[in-house]
Amino acid sequence: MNLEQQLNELTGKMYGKTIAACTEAQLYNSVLQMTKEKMAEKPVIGGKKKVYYISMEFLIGKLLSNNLINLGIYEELEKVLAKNGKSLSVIEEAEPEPSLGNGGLGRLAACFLDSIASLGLPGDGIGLNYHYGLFKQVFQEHLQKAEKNDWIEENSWLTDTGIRFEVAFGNRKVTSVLYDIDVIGYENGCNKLHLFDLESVDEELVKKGINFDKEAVDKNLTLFLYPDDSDEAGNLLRIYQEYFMVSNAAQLIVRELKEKGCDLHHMDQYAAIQINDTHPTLVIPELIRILTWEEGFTIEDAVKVVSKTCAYTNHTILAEALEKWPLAYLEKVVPQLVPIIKELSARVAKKYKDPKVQIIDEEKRVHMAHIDIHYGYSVNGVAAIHTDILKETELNCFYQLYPEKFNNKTNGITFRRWLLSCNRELAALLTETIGDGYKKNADELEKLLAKKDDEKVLLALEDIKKQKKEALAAYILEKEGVRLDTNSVFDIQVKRLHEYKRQQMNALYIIHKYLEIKDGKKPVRPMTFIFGAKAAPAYVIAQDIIHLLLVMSEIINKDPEVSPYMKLVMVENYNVSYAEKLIPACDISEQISLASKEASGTGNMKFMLNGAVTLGTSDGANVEIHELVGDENIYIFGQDSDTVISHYAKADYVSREYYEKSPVIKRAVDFIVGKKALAVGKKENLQRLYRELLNKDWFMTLLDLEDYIAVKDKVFADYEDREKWRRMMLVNIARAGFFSSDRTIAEYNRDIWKLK
Ligand code: 26Q
Repeated sequence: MNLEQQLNELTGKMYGKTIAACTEAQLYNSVLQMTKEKMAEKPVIGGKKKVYYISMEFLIGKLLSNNLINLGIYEELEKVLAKNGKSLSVIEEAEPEPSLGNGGLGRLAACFLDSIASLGLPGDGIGLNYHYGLFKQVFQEHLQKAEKNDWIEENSWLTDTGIRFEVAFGNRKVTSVLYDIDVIGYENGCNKLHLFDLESVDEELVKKGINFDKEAVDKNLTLFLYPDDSDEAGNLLRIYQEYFMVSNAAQLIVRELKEKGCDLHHMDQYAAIQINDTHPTLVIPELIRILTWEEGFTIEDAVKVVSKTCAYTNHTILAEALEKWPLAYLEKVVPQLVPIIKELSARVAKKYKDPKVQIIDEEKRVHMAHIDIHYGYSVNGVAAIHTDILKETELNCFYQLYPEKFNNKTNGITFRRWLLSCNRELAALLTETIGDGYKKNADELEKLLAKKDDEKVLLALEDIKKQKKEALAAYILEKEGVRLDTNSVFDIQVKRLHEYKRQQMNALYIIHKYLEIKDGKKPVRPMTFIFGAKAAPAYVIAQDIIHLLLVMSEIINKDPEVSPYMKLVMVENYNVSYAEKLIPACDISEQISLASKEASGTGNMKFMLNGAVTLGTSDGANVEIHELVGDENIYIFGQDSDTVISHYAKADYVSREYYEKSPVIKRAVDFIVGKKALAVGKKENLQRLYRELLNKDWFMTLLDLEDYIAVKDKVFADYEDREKWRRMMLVNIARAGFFSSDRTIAEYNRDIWKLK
């Protein structure tokens, strides 16, 4: 049976209709079913040893397009549908986006699953099936409101495995349900994403917005993903979730190992467990508990084999994002682990006297990262500069003890989603120009460098950028009601909202430009500034920054004197699907974090791959982008990480001094609480943000603002040298091969997992 016959049979069975007679939603469901069946026919990737990637977040995005590409049937299906008067890209819109992650760490986990399978390595993800996941963002009165995100439909990629486990907490026992999502490699076999759910979960618990009874753990555990990706939660529910995840993970792993006939004393020869940030750390004491209580191990043997199996990835140096749980919380939620954690802590205390490396500190808080470092065999950072900072500063005392455990794995992104799927036009041009070898070997993108002076290729690149800007403009007009000029420069900053990422610095630049236009200084070409960001609901200053952006967009877009020259859009509910539309349309990629604070960033890589030019600080993977493209193909500004770290050490940064000595800075900052802003926005929010910038500015916005303005002005000026800009686009694309997550995963496998 050919594809058309198969699909017709399915639409007939499911809806009693032909392909042509189906609605888009019916067709989506039928295509979903057909794709699932085709994936189920693919061989499971086998091998003696398997990696288990445990993560609280898997920000997988919509799956249809990627699964079709990886199965190698995208084009064929597109044609079949077209023949029947249907459009695949319209059908793709019908898929709801799974809401299982906050940001970078979750999206990285998703890219990794794609690359593990695409390299033909055995490796499964393990996480939670949050019913409402991360909140849906809506804007009301220039403020962010959080709503539940009801993403699970009757037909979905989830398959109930029939597997159930018991999970015991201090005060109750619950039953889990295991759902699997197939992860298909690019022209390869299948792995799994295992998502655990709670049998007794109760969606009715959710009242208005995202409020629910926090105490009803046996009903709420898998309702929401904790929306905070920075601050310590201080929240028992988060520990309940973490333990629920790792208890299930440990049971699943032990079960699979036994099925393979593995003697658990040699567990490390059959399994590698990658701990994605500290959130799954309790898997270490949980495995030790299972081995000693249920498998008759001595504590010595259990500690030894678990330590040879578990490896830890650090994603942040922000102190407030490192999990430290009060022992009393653990006593309440998981009393069975407390004696083990105490034993692990005592062993460390006996060996090392330095208080900085203890697991349980003097205030009786348990440092999760310290468990991972002492009782795991690998500690990795996610970009070169980040790993250096871990070794030299943040985790230096641990590096002294275990230099051999530390290693760098610069992040990557899957080119299947971030090129082949989101920018089919660019992929086609690349194939035409350099052949399609780059699809399996990303380094082949370098072949494009030979076309650096080929006018035909350069103009084609520019033309694709224009097409993508037009497609984005149409989408933004429909969704946000703002009309964009596709001849303007598209400057985009999309990422979680956090002070260290400095969306507020970008806002101050925009205020500065607005004031210049009001003064009569018009830009030679209109500018379009686009933001997308969710803020943790409890993160007050982040809410205030969103407020400022929404207020500014109203002021700018409604001012007839200004709006022909600039537009500002903050898109609502930024997510993976939105990213797939925004990134290909971008000219200037904003990567402006305070140096030392962004561990890596991965959006920066996606923009580069799609031909945007980076305007950024020497932070995270920007440093490596800079090395790859050279000074002439990137715009770097601001103080470097050594300078920033020294400001913190000496506590000598005073934002008010920068405000007072620069009239430009003063004017822009004052605008936040000036008449115009207050006429549109809320006094409380705007004043709070103003005071924060002047009196604290912990992430040093004003430190880099003058340099930012100067360099950004230069970027806009350079954009007018179209020939130069096209070449910059080309070089950025050509040098992006290093950031394929296939390279990252090959390194994880070579240095840490050693699977095949
Ligand atoms: C911790 C405790 C309690 C509640 C929540 C959390 C929490 C949740 C999520 C802490 C951190 C996160 C997420 C962090 C994250 O996304 N980090 C990003 O990871 C990317 C992948 O490595 C990097 O590229 C980014 O630089 C980094 O910010």
